[in-house]
Amino acid sequence: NCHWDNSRGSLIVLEGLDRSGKTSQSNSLVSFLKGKGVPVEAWHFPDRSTTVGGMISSYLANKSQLDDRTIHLLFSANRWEKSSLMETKLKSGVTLVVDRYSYSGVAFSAAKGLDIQWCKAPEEGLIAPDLVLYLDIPPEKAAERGGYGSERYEHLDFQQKVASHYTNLHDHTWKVIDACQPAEDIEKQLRELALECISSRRDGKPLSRLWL
Ligand code: NYM
Repeated sequence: NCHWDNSRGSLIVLEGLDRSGKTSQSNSLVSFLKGKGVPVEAWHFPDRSTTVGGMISSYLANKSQLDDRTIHLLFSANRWEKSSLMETKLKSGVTLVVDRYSYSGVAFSAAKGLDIQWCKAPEEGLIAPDLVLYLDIPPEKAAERGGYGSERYEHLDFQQKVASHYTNLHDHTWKVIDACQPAEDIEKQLRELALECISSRRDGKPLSRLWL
């Protein structure tokens, strides 16, 4: 597996509505990449293990109330507090598969009616993903999957608004995957896209920053 040497790791983000299958797909992708000898770690935002993450978790569980701008900035701070570690890992050659990132930050807050540019501002300067895998599912289908939890945001009318805001965030790094396909087909597509992304890092492309 020496052909992975000397190149930086890739930042691969999975995005999608709640119940789009992101979490199981990212776990499966990470196991696959490990099997291929790729140095890789599974990450997830919000990272609930930090102090800020604890505040986010309590807000999501309806155990605390925060105004919309405050929670938005906490989600962003939760990415910032991890960003130097993220940079170190990527530069040392570790690929990070991240379940949710700044796009969730903007899409969920904008769905509450906050201005999109205002939502994007605190994300500016975070490491930009090399690849965003968007698991595309109609909100009605996601709701049918059942198991919407009891956390904030987990209801159909809100998810419909989130979906429309996600659409406006697509850029050249996005690949839209039809999340209504059988899980094995989705897995296969994600594996191909991820491997292609990781091997093209041998081109020495430096890390770039959001939202440039
Ligand atoms: N969420 C997640 C946000 O509103 N903003 C963010 O920046 C991030 C990363 O948190 N409904 C929302 C989306 C989810 C909720 O995420 C918890 P998860 O992936 O279920 O732990």
